Amino acid sequence: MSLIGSDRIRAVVGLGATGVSCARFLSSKDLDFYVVDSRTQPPGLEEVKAHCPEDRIMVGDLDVLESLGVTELFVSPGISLKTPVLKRLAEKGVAMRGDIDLFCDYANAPFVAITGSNAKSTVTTLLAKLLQALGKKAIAGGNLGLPALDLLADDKDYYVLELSSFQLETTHALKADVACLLNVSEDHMDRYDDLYEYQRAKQRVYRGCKAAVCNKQDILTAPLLAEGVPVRAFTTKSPDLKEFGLLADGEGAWLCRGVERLYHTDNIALQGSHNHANVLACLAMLELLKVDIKAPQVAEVLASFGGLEHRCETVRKYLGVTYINDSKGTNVGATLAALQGLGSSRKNIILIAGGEGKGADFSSLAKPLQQFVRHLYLFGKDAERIAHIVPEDVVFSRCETLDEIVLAASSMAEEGDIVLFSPACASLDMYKNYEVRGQHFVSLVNAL
Ligand code: UMA
Ligand code: ADP
Repeated sequence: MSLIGSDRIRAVVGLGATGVSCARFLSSKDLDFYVVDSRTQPPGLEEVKAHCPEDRIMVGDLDVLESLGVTELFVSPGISLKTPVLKRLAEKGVAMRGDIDLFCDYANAPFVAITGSNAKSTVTTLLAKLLQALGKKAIAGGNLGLPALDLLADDKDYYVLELSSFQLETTHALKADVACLLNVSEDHMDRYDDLYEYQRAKQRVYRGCKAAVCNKQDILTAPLLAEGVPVRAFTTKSPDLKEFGLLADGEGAWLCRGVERLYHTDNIALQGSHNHANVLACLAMLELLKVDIKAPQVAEVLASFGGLEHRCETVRKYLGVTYINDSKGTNVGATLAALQGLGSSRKNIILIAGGEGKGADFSSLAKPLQQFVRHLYLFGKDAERIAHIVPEDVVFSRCETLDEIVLAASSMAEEGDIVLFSPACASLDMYKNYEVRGQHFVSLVNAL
């Protein structure tokens, strides 16, 4: 274990869930630090007072960091390293670290690091459930919700970490036992100059890893690793030897390792080919952890885990119409996956989209809109930007509220239709978070 030297002058930057977890952890190790947040009333202000003397807590402006003589910062993921004061300090040699870097200093059990533009939470949760079913003491967290430092405990067999590109930017020596990059498609373009800057952040998940899992159908996930580091790829097509993929035969489709049939898709609760890819990624990681992927406990979890709330979740079937809540579809890639997974030549999808687009380019939605969508309802801050890419032959309406949309969609929908709420945008223009937005949709649907 490498302990942090006492000669360092540290500051925790940001007082959300991550900042508070850093403060709690550093104080538990008797290490001194400042706390700084740009807001005058940050969320964790009261809680942090239990871990840090009040004269070391500074709120209202990050520029104060320049007067503290800091040498090492623990920067929260919500703060960009391009923030002028952070750039100036980095140029002077101040270390820009994050909670995950600190976690790596102290973790005393193997850990898996999972990132990607989409499917992180689903895969992280499923992998932890699989390990737990196999009798391992596994705990999941990170971007999933519970900050990584709050997971640390002496009795764990495995940590399963969901990591965002923001967390990876401030992580220098991850050295995961297994690192997985699930997919890369545009997200957070309000924080990155282009897709490649974002991809570079995602690729940091592979730094120093002992084994890796990547997506054969997404070249942006391909790892550059030292010779000898085992790599497993997954694909929704037929796999080569040592790959995980899908094979179809007269009996249907199978999840396979090479030519070996492992699980029939009828026995997998997660639906849709994007979710089959997610299960294959988990099987590949389990194999690299040297766990028996054909154990009956694995089969049981795969047959029962139907997915997380707000991810292509069926809310209700009403008057022959299926209502699906995909509020976690906060970027174009997720909405594409939902349309491709649920769409058919019947063009029976009524799609509801819009919100805070985070600078995304929506043009890749044009083709699936044409293929699968009968009517598109748009709302929220970036409704207009989506409207620009809608092909001429796709009918769409703009509305002010979700209430209005659900009523209109339900009167337009016919038996056999799907009303899909997959916004392709973040929720923050109108809601506290995607969960509140999803709950609003669910309550409107249940009130029909
Ligand atoms: N903020 C300021 N000033 C500050 C510090 C923060 O205005 O000085 C703002 C940020 O701009 C942001 C908000 O406060 O709008 C929260 O930022 P934060 O870094 O304090 O966030 P935490 O509460 O620590 O939560 C973070 C992750 N949030 C972000 O990356 C924005 C959570 O992921 C994660 O669950 C948590 O750490 C524990 O690891 C959420 C998320 O939206 C779910 N992640 C993004 C995503 O999944 O797309 C990356
Ligand atoms: P993340 O934590 O990366 O946001 P989630 O598991 O919460 O991932 O899912 C986010 C969105 O991505 C949901 O809309 C979900 O339906 C969609 N999704 C799930 N699996 C995939 C996949 N393999 N490819 C693309 N989108 C996916």
